[in-house]
Order: sequence, then C-alpha cells, then structure tokens
Amino acid sequence: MENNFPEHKNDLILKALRGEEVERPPVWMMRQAGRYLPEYMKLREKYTFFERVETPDLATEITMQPIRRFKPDAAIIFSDILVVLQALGLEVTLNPGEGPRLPNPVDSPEKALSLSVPDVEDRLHYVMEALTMTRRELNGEATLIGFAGAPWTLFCYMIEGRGSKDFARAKAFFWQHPEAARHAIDVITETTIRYLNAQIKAGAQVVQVFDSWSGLLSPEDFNEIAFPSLKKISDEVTGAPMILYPKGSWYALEALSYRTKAAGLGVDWCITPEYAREATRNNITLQGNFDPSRLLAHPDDITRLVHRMIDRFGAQRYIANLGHGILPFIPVDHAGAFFDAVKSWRKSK
Ligand code: 1CP
Repeated sequence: MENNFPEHKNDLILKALRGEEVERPPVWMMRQAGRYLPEYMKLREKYTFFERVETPDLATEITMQPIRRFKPDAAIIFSDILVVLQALGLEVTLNPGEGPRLPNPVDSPEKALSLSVPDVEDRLHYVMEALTMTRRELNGEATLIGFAGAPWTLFCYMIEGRGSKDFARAKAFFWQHPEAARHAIDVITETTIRYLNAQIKAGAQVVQVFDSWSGLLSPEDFNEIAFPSLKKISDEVTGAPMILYPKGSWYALEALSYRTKAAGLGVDWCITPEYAREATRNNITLQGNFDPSRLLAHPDDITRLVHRMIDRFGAQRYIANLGHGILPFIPVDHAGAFFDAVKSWRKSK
C-alpha cells in the first residue's frame, strides 16, 4: 500500500540527523505522553493501559496531546517496548500503581529455546495503524518517531518478569544458560528488525531503539551481548534514520557512532556534552541529556539550564531532549518551559 501522507513542513530533526545546518536545535521529549498531563489522566481513568495502546484512535489521540500543547519538532508514537514480548507469545500485564509484569516469564532454558520469530506485522498491526493515523493527524508539522526496545533490555524484562534495579535474575540466566540466552536475544533482534521496518512502512520517519538497561553491563559484556544486536538492527532497518539510546553506556558511544549505521545517539545526564562530543569526534548527532528532575526547578532556571546545555553541545548535530523520560509529577508549565527554552535559544544570543 502506498501511503499519501501530508507534505512535511517541519524537517528540523531530519536535518539534524543528516548533519545539515539548522537555525536552532530540534526538540522533543522522551515519555512525552503520560501521567504529567491531565488530558492523559482522563483517558487513563476510562481505558486500561493496553486498551490505550491497542486502539489506534486512542494511541493517536494520546500521541497528539503533548503536540497540541507544546508544538515540539517530533512526536513519539504512544506504545510500549513490551508489546514485542506480547508478539512473542508472552503475557504482559500493567495494572495501575504496579508497573509491567509478566505472570509467566521465561524461567528455563527450554522456554528460551522454544521462542521463534512471529509475524510481527500481524501481531502488532495496531501499532502500524496508529502510526499511519498519527502521521496524517500531525499534518507534517512534527516528525513522527517509531520505537522499539533493544534486545538486551527486552531480554531483561522477559527473564525477570518485572522492572528491577539490577535485573540480577536476567544477568544470572545469561551466564547460566548462555546458549538459550543468545537464542532469545537473536529472536528478539530479528523480530525487532521486522517490527521497525514495518513501522517505517506505516509512516514512522525516525526510529529510536531504547536500551534502557545497557548500563548494567560492563564494557566487555556490552560488546559481547548488546552491541552485536544493536549493530544488526542498525544495518538491517532501512528507510529512516535511527537513534540509539544506550542508557548508562558512556563507554559505548565511540563504537556505536563509528561501527553502526545509527544517525543519532541518545545520552543521559551522567555524561558531559564535552565527553560525548569527544568520544564520537563530532561524527554523529547527539540527543539529550537534561536530567528530568531538573524540570522541578523554577521555570527561569529551566530556561537558563537549557540554554547552557545547548551552548555546551552546540546547536548543530544536536537534538534537545531529556536524558530519560519525564517524571509523572512534573508541572505542565515546567515541561512547557523546557520546549520554550529550546525554541528561544537563538533569540537569546
Ligand atoms: O499510564 C501509565 O501510568 C502507564 C505508564 C507508561 C507509559 C505512559 C508505561 C508503562 N509505558 C508508557 C508509554 C511508553 N513507554 C512510551 C510512549 C511514548 C512516549 O511518550 O515516550 C515509550 C517510548 C515507552 C518505552 C518504555 N517502556 C521503556 C524505554 C524507555 C525508558 O523509560 O527507559 C521501558 C523500559 C518501558 C517499560 C515500562 N512500561 C511502563 C513502565 C512504567 C515501564 C518501566 C518499568 C520499570 O522497569 O520499572
């Protein structure tokens, strides 16, 4: 099917990812959708999390809510990284106040070895429908970002069955059953490649891969376990630029910038802009890295801190963002101050 999408009027983030000159950095916010927005809370009262994710009208509406308020340069589709585990046949629940749970996680090498690549376009058809619908709704005014979890991060949830500070069970499983673990990671990798290619076909203009737990790995284990799957995904997903976000893995920035096809790298606030630029020798677009808790500062301070962040990264080859997702208790006008600060940066010079 050929999609006729509205003309694209705002290509700031695409330009930044291609390394072209921009007059100010593009801005968007990780976890733009969610509990800090009263309009999201209204829908949250009426529908369960997976009803919101699986109903394209609702997912589109939730994606559009922060866009109407803040007019950022990009919109990330409302979904979750854990839908890929559902596509692999695992049950995932999300009850309010509890965080995601897998009632029957992969807890034996036999279970891991029995995993196989599903027809992800069919299983997750609702994500592709939401992307197509949102791309039309955005009307070319913001760039649409699709996403997936990185294989290592999804492996962590698959084995542990829930969020964790250290994912000790998942790490133990890797060393106790390396062959079964590698099989699971390979299946997730192949599924993710097909999933992201389907997202691009459905209208995603940029894709981001979240390796939220890569920082739990030593540099050596990152190279062995996480890096090969990220490289394969960046090689085999085509048709849109990719941003890799390896949270906590400051040591991996050089290899990710030189040895993968990623167009951008997301960095968290534990890395200085200068370090990130030096490690990547200005060879790639960087994204980040405002500490989300700083959004509790006075709006005047937010403006000052954001301007300083842009000055330090430099306005070129840079995407202004938080270093991780927005926290649920951030006042809406403080989130607004962040977007306004990026947009006013040039004028402040
Ligand atoms: O209504 C609610 O309270 C549910 C909270 C919520 C939301 C709004 C969850 C449960 N997921 C989401 C949406 C979501 N998740 C998006 C939507 C797009 C956006 O607006 O950004 C994205 C990109 C994600 C990605 C995601 N889910 C990640 C990677 C990014 C990160 O934060 O590190 C991870 C690790 C998850 C798992 C997950 N889903 C939900 C929660 C609370 C968690 C974290 C669980 C944990 O480990 O504690």
